[in-house]
Amino acid sequence: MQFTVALVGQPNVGKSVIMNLLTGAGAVVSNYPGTTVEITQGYMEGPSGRITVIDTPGTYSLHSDTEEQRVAQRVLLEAGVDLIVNVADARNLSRNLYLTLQLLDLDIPMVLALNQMDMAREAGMIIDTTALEEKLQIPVTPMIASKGEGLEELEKLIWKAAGSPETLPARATSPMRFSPEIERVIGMLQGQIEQIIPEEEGKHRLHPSRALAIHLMEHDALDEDLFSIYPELAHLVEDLQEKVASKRFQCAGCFRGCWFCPAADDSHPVLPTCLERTRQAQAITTAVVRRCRLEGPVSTRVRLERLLDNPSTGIPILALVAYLAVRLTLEILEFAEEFVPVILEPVVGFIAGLAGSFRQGSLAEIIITAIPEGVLLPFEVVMPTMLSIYLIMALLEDSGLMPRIAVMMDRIMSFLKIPGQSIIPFLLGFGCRAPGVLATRTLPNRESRIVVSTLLAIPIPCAATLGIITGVARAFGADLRVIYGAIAVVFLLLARLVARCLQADSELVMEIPPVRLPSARAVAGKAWMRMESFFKQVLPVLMITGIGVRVLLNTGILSVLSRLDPISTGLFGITGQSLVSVAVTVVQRYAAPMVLLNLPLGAREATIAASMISLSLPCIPVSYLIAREFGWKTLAAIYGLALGITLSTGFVLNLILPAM
Ligand SMILES: Nc1nc2c(ncn2[C@@H]2O[C@H](COP(=O)(O)OP(=O)(O)OP(=O)(O)O)[C@@H](O)[C@H]2O)c(=O)[nH]1
Ligand SMILES: [Mg+2]
Repeated sequence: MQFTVALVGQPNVGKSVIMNLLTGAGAVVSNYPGTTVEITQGYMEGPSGRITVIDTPGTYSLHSDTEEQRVAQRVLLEAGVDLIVNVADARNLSRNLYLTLQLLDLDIPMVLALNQMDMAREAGMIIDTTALEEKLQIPVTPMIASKGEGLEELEKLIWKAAGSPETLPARATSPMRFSPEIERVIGMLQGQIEQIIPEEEGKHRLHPSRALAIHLMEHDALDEDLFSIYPELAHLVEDLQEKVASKRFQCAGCFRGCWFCPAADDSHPVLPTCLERTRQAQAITTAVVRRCRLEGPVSTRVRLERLLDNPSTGIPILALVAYLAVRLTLEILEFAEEFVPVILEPVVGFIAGLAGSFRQGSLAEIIITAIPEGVLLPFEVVMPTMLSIYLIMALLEDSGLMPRIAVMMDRIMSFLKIPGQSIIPFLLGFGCRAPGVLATRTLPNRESRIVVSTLLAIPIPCAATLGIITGVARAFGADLRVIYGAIAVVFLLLARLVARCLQADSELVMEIPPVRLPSARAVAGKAWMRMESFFKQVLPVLMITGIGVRVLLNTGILSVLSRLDPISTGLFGITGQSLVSVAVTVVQRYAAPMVLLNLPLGAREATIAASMISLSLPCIPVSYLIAREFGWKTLAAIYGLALGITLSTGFVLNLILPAM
């Protein structure tokens, strides 16, 4: 059976929770808008076959044009969707219905999953879902996805639609009708569209002429995609614009505000169709929602939200959260340092014992003596650091604190001329910088995306890097304050510089989600899921680098690099061999300090080299994403900047750092 279901809805409504319930796909769920930035695909298996389910990024409307929202919109245009499951947040019904009404215009059968019914109830809303079904003329299932309630009903609806698609009404029956004036214009455009695109040629979902007409009037984000499918539409628009401009076509009263009109504001048009849609969404909400007076004391959630959202209490609370986060990391590190060697003792002892059975100086002996260090360090320092960062991130993501931190940081961010929303990509970057770069898709424009991605690529250290830098500091007594100080200074300078060059927008537009008590299972599950990267990527890379470098050293190959010593020591105060570790960052930044760990270093040299590594070239995965999202030229510019920064950092530190 070939049947595709797309979960479409506004941000943070619970699409990914429903995706996971339906398919077990493991889509990331977090309590902030913009969690999903790419499409996740999964499958529902049943006796009558297999259904493909697509989870999409949240989109407020079909006009929204941040990159991640375009991703969602393109699914409807290109992916051959057979059924839309429109997930709506019952608590914000009116705003959610705006998108619902737009989706109803597409020629795709649809059901409405009215989610977060518990939150709506808590806010004193009673929703008459039968009345809503009648108004929208589509099936409506009330749900509390986080508890799995309503899932069975939704599954039944999906299987029924897959079995007999004709049972679901398609767009042609959309209840949305505009005022007579607008309908007249739509009718006129519809006539022209039908002439240039005959019905039988319809090859995609937006084909029905009415939907196309409305799209053309609203000039939304899908236009370019539409024009590439139907070049004739672009000519139609040009023709109309020309007629309006030369006054051959009367614009006042009907077209005013639509984008054919020279008076229209292209960037954020308030169009009559949009206004009417908003009003209709409000009218439907008023008709189906009854508000009852809440009895009893104010809930703990509401009290907590009030405290957090008031700056005089919110800032100290968030500062306390930050303090607790640092403490948690230190506690976990201390705990690991005490217990990991004890647990790994038998393994390490066994490997060390093996070395004795080989001839001294043989390759096997060299490799085996390198293994214990390669095993211990990742487990002792890198793993606990990564685990604590992932736990903290999961707690911030699921509780609703992350966007509140973004708001708190907005002042500082706007001083740096970067948007407050970028806090979320930055925080994600402390976990791994690759998802951080992807999360920039939620930013308002390409310029700010590039600024934030540059900062992610160069000064932001990922969890694994933080872990191994801590390891270097402990091994050689390097000064962590200097290393983090250098990172902070470069972050501030670079932010000012890039933001100024690109004139990025600094306005913060972000929806603040409700505070939720994170479930221990979800937090542990998410942290564990991310920890997989430690075992699958970090551990092997660290072990291979560690062992590889030791082998290169013991065989004397690396000593060739000591020819670089006069230059590297003169300029940066480090040996040629340490300088090589900086170049290794391009493979994986966290692999680079592993090179250092195998060299005989003093505290000063280790501090300088670790600082240079922390501010060096982005690793291959991050580079790939930057090239994919912004092109090779941007990547080349970032490489150039990174190279300049890492070398100047070494140079300046060598000048100012006293002997240690
Ligand atoms: N109280 C309550 N919380 C819910 C419900 N459904 C989802 N959530 C929570 O809502 C938050 C958002 O869920 P997601 O599934 O990530 O939302 P999304 O629609 O995929 O969000 P984006 O990917 O950002 O568009 C999470 O914290 C969920 O635990 C519900 O029915 N009731
Ligand atoms: Mg999601």
